[in-house]
Amino acid sequence: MSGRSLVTPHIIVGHLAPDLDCLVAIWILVRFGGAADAELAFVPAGRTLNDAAADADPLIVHVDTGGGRFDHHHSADPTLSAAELVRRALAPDDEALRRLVEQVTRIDNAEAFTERQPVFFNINDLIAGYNALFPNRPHHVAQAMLPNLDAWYEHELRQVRLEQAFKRRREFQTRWGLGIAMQSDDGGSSRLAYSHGAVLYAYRDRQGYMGVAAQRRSSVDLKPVYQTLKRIDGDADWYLHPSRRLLLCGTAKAPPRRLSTLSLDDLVSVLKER
Ligand SMILES: [Mn+2]
Repeated sequence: MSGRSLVTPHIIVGHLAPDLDCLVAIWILVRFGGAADAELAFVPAGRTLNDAAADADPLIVHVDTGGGRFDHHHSADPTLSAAELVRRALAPDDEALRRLVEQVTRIDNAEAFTERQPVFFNINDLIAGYNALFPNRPHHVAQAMLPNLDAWYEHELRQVRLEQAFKRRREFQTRWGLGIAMQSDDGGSSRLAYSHGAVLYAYRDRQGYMGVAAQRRSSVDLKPVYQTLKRIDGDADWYLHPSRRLLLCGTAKAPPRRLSTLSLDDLVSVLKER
């Protein structure tokens, strides 16, 4: 995808100790704006390269600093960030990117963590760690983070695909409550299934890996299902988790020696009769 209303920049200018917003704005220019070969430069926050006006040279693009078109510090609008301004200019129709940048904007405007600090290490902590490791080498921080942002984007693409596949789900009744079955390249989504009221869900993915999982706070016991599967699909590598709420035949962590021969409908039939 090439830049829409933007010449491919030769220099991208961010601020020293680049934060998430600044790094994502750079990443969008690199990945969606054809600026893979652009030089990166870092200036004190608020300033510009050589103190020139931010947008004076179309080949020099400032992000999150300098007061130009990709700096949001002239506004208190919490829906704006440097990353959001760059996204709108370069790839306004990319849904996965929109989701990623929406979170960046919330984090940049400190909206996500108003009440208490998150318990878990997050992407801001990761960036803070890189800035601590390389305090005088913001280029290093950017080069380290670009692949992480690629991975985040890949994750968002997968979520978009899962939501599309979820629209074609099959719902069925089990003795424990609602079951949902879905078939997709990426398998199933516990988040989607449980948010639609399922007690358990079954999935089959592109590679033929299958699984059944039940809500943690449920009385589901998959042992009898496992026993049936051993009988009718005995050659396949079905694995029953000790919690008895997870039944798997193939995962990326543990590729099966033998795939299940069952279709997703076959698996649903077993779940229904139990
Ligand atoms: Mn910002």
